[in-house]
Amino acid sequence: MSTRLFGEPVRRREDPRLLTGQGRYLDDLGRDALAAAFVRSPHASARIRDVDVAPALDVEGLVAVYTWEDLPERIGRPLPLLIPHPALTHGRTAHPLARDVVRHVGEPVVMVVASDRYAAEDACALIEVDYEPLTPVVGLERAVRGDALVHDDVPGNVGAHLVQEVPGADGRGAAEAIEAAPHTLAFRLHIERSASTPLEGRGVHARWDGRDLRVHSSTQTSTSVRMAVAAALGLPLPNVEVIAPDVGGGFGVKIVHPWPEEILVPWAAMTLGREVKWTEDRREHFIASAHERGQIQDVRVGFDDDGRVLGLDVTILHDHGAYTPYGIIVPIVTSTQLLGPYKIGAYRVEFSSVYTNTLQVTPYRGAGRPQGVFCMERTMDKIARHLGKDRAEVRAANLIGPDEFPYDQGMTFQDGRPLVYDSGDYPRMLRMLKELIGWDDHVGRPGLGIGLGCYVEGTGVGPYEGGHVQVTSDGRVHVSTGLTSQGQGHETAFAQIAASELGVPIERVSVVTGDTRRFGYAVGTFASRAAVMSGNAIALACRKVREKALRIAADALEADPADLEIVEGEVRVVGAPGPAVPLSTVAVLANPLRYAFDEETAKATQFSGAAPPDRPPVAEGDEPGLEGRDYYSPVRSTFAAGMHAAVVETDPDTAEIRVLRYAVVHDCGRLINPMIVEGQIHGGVAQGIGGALYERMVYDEHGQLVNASFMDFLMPYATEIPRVETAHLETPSPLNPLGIKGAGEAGVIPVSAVIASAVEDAEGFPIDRMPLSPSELYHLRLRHAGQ
Ligand code: MCN
Repeated sequence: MSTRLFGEPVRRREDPRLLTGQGRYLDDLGRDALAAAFVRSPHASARIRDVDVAPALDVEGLVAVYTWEDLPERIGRPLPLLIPHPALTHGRTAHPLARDVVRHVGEPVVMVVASDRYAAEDACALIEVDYEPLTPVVGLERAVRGDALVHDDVPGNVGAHLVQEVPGADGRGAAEAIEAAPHTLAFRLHIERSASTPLEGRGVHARWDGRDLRVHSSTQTSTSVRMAVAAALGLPLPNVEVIAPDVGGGFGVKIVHPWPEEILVPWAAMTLGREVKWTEDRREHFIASAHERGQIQDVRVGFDDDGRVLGLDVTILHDHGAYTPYGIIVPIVTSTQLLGPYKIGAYRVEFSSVYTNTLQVTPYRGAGRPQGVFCMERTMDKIARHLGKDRAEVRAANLIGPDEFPYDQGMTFQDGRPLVYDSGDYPRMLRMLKELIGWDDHVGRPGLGIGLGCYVEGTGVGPYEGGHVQVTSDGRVHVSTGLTSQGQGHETAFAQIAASELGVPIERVSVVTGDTRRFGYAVGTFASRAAVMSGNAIALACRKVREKALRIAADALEADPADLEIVEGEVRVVGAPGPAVPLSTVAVLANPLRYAFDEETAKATQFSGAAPPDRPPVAEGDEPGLEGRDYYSPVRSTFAAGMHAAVVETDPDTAEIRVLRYAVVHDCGRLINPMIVEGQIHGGVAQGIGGALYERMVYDEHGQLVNASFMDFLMPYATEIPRVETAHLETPSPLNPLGIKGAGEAGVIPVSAVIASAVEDAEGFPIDRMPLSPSELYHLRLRHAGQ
C-alpha cells in the first residue's frame, strides 16, 4: 500500500466508531456522578431582590445549593473578557451566577447539586427568586434609542464603536469617491440572529481526588479551559487536566472559555469531594449559550459604467446581546473581510456594537463573514441590475488578478496583523463556477432563478499550535496535538500527514487531540485553523523524527543519512531494495533502555527485556526516544476562497423556495483529504441553507425567545439540501510548509448571499434580508405588486 497519503480521499477512520454508537461523549461519562442543574432567569431584565432556597432543602437527594453569595471571591468574579479591543470601550461579562441583576432570559442564578438530575431539577423548581422586572431592551432599533439600558454604566447601550477607512489609490476617501462616481446606490440589509446548534450541547464533568482535578468538557479549547479552571480554583496547572472527549459538534459556540458551568462544576466537585456533572439540555442551549449573525448594514456604493466599485461605505449595527465574553470579534471580521476577492477603490466601514437584553453573541461558523459577504454580494447584484449587466460579468470586472498576490487590502486582520491575501486565482475560479453550474446556458423563466456569491476567508490564524510525534518499539506512530476535534476528521487528516511525512502505512498511526495530558499547549479549534496550524506543526515534528531516524539507521546501515529514505515504515538506501531497518528497530536503538516489543525486533537489535544501557543515547545531546515535538507559528493568516452558485425555484402559490442545484468551487490550498474537505463544505452549505431559509432566533418584546426548541426553530432536513456539486482549485499557500489553507467554515459563508441572488433572479424584486420564509416572500410579492 502507498504511504503517500497526503491529498488522497482516505475514508474517515473515526466514522465506524462514531456511526455505530461507540463514541464517548460527555454524557457517557460519570454515570455515578452527582448532577448539577441551574435555576435560570425567566426575565430578560430584572433586579434580584431575594433568593429563597429553603423550600428546596427537603428534596430527597439534594446535596448542595449555591447562589452568588456562596461563591468564594475568585469564583464569583465576572468571567474573563477573552479578546479585548481598544474600540470595545464598554466590555461587559457575566458573573458565573447572577449577582444582583439578570440581563437575559436563561442567565444562571442558582446552582443545585443533587444525587441525580431529577432531584436537581425538582429542587430548582422549588427555589423562589424574587425579581423586580426592569424594562427589557430587545431589538437593535430599541437598543440605539438608549431610553432603557442593559448595563446602567453603558450610555446608549453602545459597547463599541469603530471606524476604519482605506483610501483609494488616488488618496480619496470613500465619501469623496462615491460622490464623484458616475453611478451611486444606497440600501439597507438585515440579517437575523441564528446559532450554532450542535447536536450535542455543552457539558462538564469534574473529579477531584484531593490533589488533582480532572475535568472533561465538551469544548473546542481544552487547554484554555484548563488555564481558566486552574486560575479560578487557585490550582497549579500541572494539577489540572482537561479532556475534550468525543464532541458532537461545536460550530463556534464551544470556543467560549470558561463557560460559567466550566468553573462552577469543578468548584463544586472540589468543595464536595464528589464527582459532579452537568449536561446542557436543548432549551438551555437555546437560551443560555450564545447566538450570532444579527446585524443591520447600511450600504452606499459608487461605481463606473463597467460596474467597477470606486467607493464603498458600510455602516453596521451589531447586536451583541447582554455580554461580550468574546469581545467584538464578529463585527470586526465582518468589516475587515467584507471586501472579498475584489479590488475596491476606497472603503470606509463603521460599526456600533450594542447591548440588548438577549443572549450574548459569540462566533458561529463563518463568524461575521456571512454578513459581510451578504453585503458585498448584494452590492454586486444591485450594480449589475442598475447597469443591466450580467452579474458574473460585474464580479469579473472587480476581481483581484492572479498576478496581484500578495494583495494588501489595507485592513488589519482580527489578530492585529496586516490583511494580505497570499495566493489565489479568482478569475479562473469564476470561470470554473460558471461552467459547473452552466451559468451562460441558464434559461430564466418566472419562478426559476440562478444566483452566485464569492468570498475569501482568512484561515489558520496564529499565534501557534504544536504537535508531538513518537515512534514506539512496535513501529507504531503516536501523534498528539493540543487542539480539539468536534467532527472535522482530524484523526484521519493528521494521520495522513504523519504517514506521508514518515513513510509509514496509515494503519500504524494513531492521533490524539484535545487531551491536556498528552499535549498541554494549544490555542483551539476555531477559525478554520486546525489543518494549517496543527497540520504544519505535526509535519514539522515528523520531520524532526525522520531526521533522527535516518541518523540512527545510517549507523546500522553504514550509510550516509542523506542517502536514506523511509518506505513502508523501513529505512533503506534510496532506490535500493537491499537491507532495511524497520522504524521499530530504530525506536529500540533510540532508547538507552532497550526494550524490544517482539521477538523479531529483539533479534534485529540484539536486545530483549529491559536491558541496562550499554551506551549513551545515540548522539551527544540527543534525548532518548524516537520522538519529536515542534510548533508552527504563521507570519499571518492564509486566505482561502470560494465561489458558490445556486438554482432555486419559488412556488407561485405557496411562495416556498426550493434549492434545486448548488455548486461550489473552493480553494483551500493543498488538500490533505479532498473527501473530508467536501464533507466540510457540504455540511457548511446545509448550515447556510438553514440560515438563508429557515433558522432564526425569534424574541418577543419581553425578551423571551419564543422558538427555543427544535419544534419551533427550523433546521433543514436532508430533504431540503440538494446534492452539492463541488470542484477544487488548489493554489498552495506560500506561507506554510504544507501549502494548506483552511476549509472548515467555508461552506456556510456565502450561502445567504447566493440564495438571495437566486430568489431575486426568480422574483424580479430586491431581496435585502435573510432568512427568507415563504410568508415573507409572499408579503414581499404583495408589496412589490403594490398591494
Ligand atoms: N482539510 C483538508 N485540507 C485542507 C484544509 C482542511 O483536508 N487544505 C481538512 C482538515 O484536515 C480537517 C477539516 O478539513 O479535517 C477542517 O479543517 P480546518 O479548515 O482546519 O478547520 P478546523 O479543523 O479548524 O475546524 C474548525 C472549523 C470551524 S471554525 C467550525 S465552526 C466547524 C468546522 O470546522 N465546526 C464543525 N467544521 C465542523 N465540522 C463538524 N463536524 N463539527 C463542527 O463543530
